[in-house]
Order: sequence, then structure tokens, then C-alpha cells
Amino acid sequence: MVARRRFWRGSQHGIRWCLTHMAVFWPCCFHGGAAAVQYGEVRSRLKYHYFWVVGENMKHAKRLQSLLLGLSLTAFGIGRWATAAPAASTYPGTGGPVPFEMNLQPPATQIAHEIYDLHTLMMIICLVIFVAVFGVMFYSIFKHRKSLGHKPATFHESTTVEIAWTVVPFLIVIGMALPATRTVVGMKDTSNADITIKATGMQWKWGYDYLKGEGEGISFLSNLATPRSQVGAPGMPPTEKRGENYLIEVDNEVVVPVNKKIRVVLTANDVIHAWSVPAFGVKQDAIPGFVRDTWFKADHIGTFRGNCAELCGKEHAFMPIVVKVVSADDYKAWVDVKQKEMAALADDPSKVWTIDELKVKGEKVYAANCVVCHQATGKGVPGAFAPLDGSAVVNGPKAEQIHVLLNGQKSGKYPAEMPAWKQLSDTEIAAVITYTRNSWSNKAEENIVQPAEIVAARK
Ligand code: HEC
Ligand SMILES: [Cu+2]
Repeated sequence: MVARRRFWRGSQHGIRWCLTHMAVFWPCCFHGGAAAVQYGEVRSRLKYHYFWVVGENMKHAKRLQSLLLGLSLTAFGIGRWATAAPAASTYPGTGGPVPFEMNLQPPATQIAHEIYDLHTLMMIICLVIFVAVFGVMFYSIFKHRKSLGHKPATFHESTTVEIAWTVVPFLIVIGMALPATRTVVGMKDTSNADITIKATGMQWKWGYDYLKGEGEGISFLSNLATPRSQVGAPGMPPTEKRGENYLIEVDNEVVVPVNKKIRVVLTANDVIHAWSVPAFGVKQDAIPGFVRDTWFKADHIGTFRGNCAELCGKEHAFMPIVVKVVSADDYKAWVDVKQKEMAALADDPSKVWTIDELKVKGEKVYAANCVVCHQATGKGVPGAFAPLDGSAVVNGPKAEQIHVLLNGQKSGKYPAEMPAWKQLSDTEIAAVITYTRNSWSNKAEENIVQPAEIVAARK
């Protein structure tokens, strides 16, 4: 009876211990604090991705490493985390995940830096509390064990202890929330962006539209570039060796200039997706019918990789995000090329043009594509490139010239051949043909070709 009561008292004592320890410890279990929660989420969501890329064992290695990182930082002096590391001149990472990476990806933006430092700070706080609580606990258990003759204390309420275990965790939480709040507020501040890009999540690709700033009007789709032969299927091993950027490579990358604030406006077409690039510390859900935004300002030139981070269906692992950060000049050049591509695509092939409109446009197309061989005079180069001035093809039925432009020509009369021009738009081909039929001494009977005829001839 006495023994049982003593046991009961003892275990009550133990429960107290547990409660105390939990009260102090629980806020630290949420070691992310308010801000790092976001980043912690990035990591946990990326687990799915790691499953494909690196394998499940990653998780454990990562945890262990975080612990070791905390330990070593504590050993080196806690003061270090307080000062955010200055941005390195060269980016120390690959811009994406690497096998057996033990920590968060090296940060490439100010926000990512702050998240990184917060994460480290929270880990250290956790570790200190962990060591202190368990230290006192095990010390007490061993030093005051029953076999040494110790009896459990019999006090019931203790106001001092109750106040202490309320106030201390509260102060710890406040201490963590303060720095975290600053970062969260910074994350949400999408004002004064240099460039605004809309990203649309779709099953299972991303669409990008440059809405504002340099590059306005550019839009494209970004698809997974990894071939299916590297992926395999359930019960079917891949037939090709997996590449370095397996499942984190795309055909059309988002290109942005370095050191410019990029606002990303997000929405989705079908289900919820999430746009996440860990090195930027960016992750935002893309929700159908809603518009959300986030931002980043990359400190480094390089290619940064992320994933859709919201389970969005069977190909969720197959819609990566690749952001290429380039210099201002390279960005300008890219915008130039893209805008030309866009302009070519913008031509409506069903539009009916006047002969003069076609001639004006055709002259430009001729100058850009044909002059090198056929010369501005249309006389070509004797023995090398056929003359168009006076050519039977150019002055004859138009169907034949359309055929030459779409398929090329190799008669054997010239050492070189006429390349096919089917990569030009329908309007460009129609215009250049019309131009050649009405230029120099040419006065073709069929003197005008409309884009719709090229559309028909392509089939
Ligand atoms: C790389 C040099 C080159 C370029 C660039 C080139 N051509 Fe040609 N083109 C040729 C050669 C060579 C021939 C003669 C091929 C043959 O008959 O074997 C030819 C033939 C032609 C012919 C048929 C002429 C005839 O009488 O047989 C037409 C029409 C023509 N080119 C139009 C164009 C147009 C329009 C462009 C610009 C969009 C263009 N070519 C660009 C090399 C070129
Ligand atoms: Cu998705």
C-alpha cells in the first residue's frame, strides 16, 4: 500500500517533470518560429521531390546534419549567427539540390539569407534548451534515485514554479518571433518591383507571362525536359542513364536579370500548384481563381532550380521550375530574341494583306534571310547562288515558288542548295515571295501570295 502510494507520488512527480520539460520545449519543437515555418515547409514538401531525386534516406542525413551544424556553431560562439553573412561574390551552390546535401541550399537572395540564419538561430536555441532540460533531468534521475535513499518531494502547488514555467517559454517564444516577424514582413513586400512575371500552374507545366518591366509581353510555356526514357514507369526500369539535372530541367527557363526585384504573380489553371525555388527562399501556392504574389532579387548569376511544391496530381514531380539569372546585358539580348519570336508568332495567318503591305514586310524578310546568297540586287552569285531576278520560278506559277521556300531546292546546277525556310512564319514566307515577284525586273503574273496559301501548302 505504502509502496503503491509512493509509486503514485513518484509518477506524479514524473508527470510534473514531463509537463515542465514540454512547456519549455514545445515552442522549440516549432523551431522554425513564425518565419522559418515557411522554409521548413519547403523542406518537408520537397521530401516528395527528394524521393525521386535522391532517395528517402536524405531526410535522416539532413536531420543529423542540422544537429551537428547547431553543435558546431554553438562551439564556435553563438554571436556569429547574429550578423547575417555578407553575400558571397560567387554563388557557392549549384542552384539546386545535390545528393547528400546536409543543409538548406546556399541562399541566393537576401530573404533566403535571413531564413537561413533564422533557421540556424532556432536550431541553436533548441539545442541549448534540449541540453539544459535533459541535463537537469538526467542529473536529477541519477543523483536522486531511490537506491541512494532519496524520497520524492511531497509539495503540491508551487506558485514560483508555475510562474517560471509560463514566463520562461513565453520569453523564448517572443525572442524567436521578433526576428522572424521582420523576415516574414519582408517576404510579403512585393512593392516597387522592376519586373513582374505571372506564373500559371497547369497540370503539369508552368506558363510564364512577363507582365511589366523590361521584357513585357514575353510569354511561354515551360515543360519538363528530362526524357521519359530516363524516368521509366512502374515495373519498367529506365532505359537511359539519369542525367545530372534529372527532373529539374525544363525546355524554356524563366530568365531574369541579376540584382533586380522580380515580382512573381501566381495563379493556376486547374488545381493548386506551388512555385518554389529554395535558393531564393521563395514558395507560394498558385491557386485557381486567385492571384497571389511573391518576390525575389537574386544576388548571383546562375541557374536556380525548384519544383512544384503542392501535390497536384500524377505528374506532380514532373513540373520543375528553372530560373536563369543573367547579367543586365544578357537579359537585354534574351528579351530581344524572345520579342522577335513573339512578333513572328503574333502574325495572324488568316489576315488578308494588300500587295503593298506584303512588299514592305517582304523586303525586311528578304534583307534578313536571303540577301547573303541572292544579293540585294536579286542577281545572286554566278556559279554559286541562283539569281531571282528574271528567274522562271519567281515569275512562273506561285505554287512552285511556295514549294521551293517550304522544302528547299537542289537542282545540281549549283554547288550549294537552297535551304528550306519552313521555320519562317506563314506571313513572312508570303511576304518575301510577294516581294521577289514584284522586285527588280520581275513582273510575275501571279504577283501576290497570302499567308493562308502558305498555311494550305504546309499541309
Ligand atoms: C544559303 C544560301 C541561300 C539563301 C540564304 C537563300 N537561298 Fe534561295 N537559293 C539558293 C540556291 C543555291 C539556290 C539554287 C538551288 C538549286 O537550284 O539547286 C536557290 C534557289 C532559290 C529559288 C529558286 C530560283 C530558281 O530559279 O530556281 C528561289 C525562289 C529562292 N532561292 C528564294 C529564296 C528566298 C526567298 C530566300 C530568303 C528567304 C532564299 N532563297 C535564301 C541559296 C540560298
Ligand atoms: Cu503542380
